[in-house]
Amino acid sequence: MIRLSPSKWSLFAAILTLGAITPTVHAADPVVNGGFETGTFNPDWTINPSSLVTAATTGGLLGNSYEGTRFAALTTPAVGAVITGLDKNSTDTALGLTAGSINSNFSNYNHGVVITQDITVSGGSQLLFAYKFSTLETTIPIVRPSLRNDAAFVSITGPGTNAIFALASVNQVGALGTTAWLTDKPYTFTADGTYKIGFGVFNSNDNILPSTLRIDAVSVVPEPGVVAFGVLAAGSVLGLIARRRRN
Ligand SMILES: [Ca+2]
Ligand SMILES: [Ca+2]
Repeated sequence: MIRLSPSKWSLFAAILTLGAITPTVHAADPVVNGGFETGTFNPDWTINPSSLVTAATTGGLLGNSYEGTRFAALTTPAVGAVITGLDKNSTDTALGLTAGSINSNFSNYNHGVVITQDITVSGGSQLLFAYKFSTLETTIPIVRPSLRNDAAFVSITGPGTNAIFALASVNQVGALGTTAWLTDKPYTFTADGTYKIGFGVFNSNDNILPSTLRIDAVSVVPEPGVVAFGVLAAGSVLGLIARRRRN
């Protein structure tokens, strides 16, 4: 018969609690190749049109990655391009959005380029990603904001969800402008289910001068409360161990 003192029972209970939480904290990331480090999109990502998307290498013409050595680079069609990109309706279809969604968010959407991945997540988990938008548009369209105001966005479609969020635009970055790598647009899934996540960039008004959206470090993490509870449990175990060592 093993006899445990009250303090050891507390330690034992805390470890059991931590053990019960651990599988959730370390759940596998449902996003595959979220850092684009394989150097290819197939079969993890769907890219459309494929000729306007590259798995760029850090240090090249498109700059450095956010993490690792590769990232996705989506560039809108430019004057003379054979490929014109997706029109509004084709973009709705590619992203799984209800018809008319792109038009109601971006009325001057001309042609765009998107990447998508289908993922199965738990409600409350968070989509995290890094993005960087830049443009070769030479005029800030501030007087007529819809004119040549190329922009980038993220979309989420799934159970009860038909969402588009703007990431950056020419009006924000200015002529020949760029953002830094940003991670300020996390998205929290409201319910368990399979969702299509999408990232896109489009030409506004005309297809003359292009803009580029870079994407990297796409991942889904458990809801913050679950992680915090796990850390709390770990903290209580460490605290007990520290107290035992002091005693
Ligand atoms: Ca990467
Ligand atoms: Ca443009």
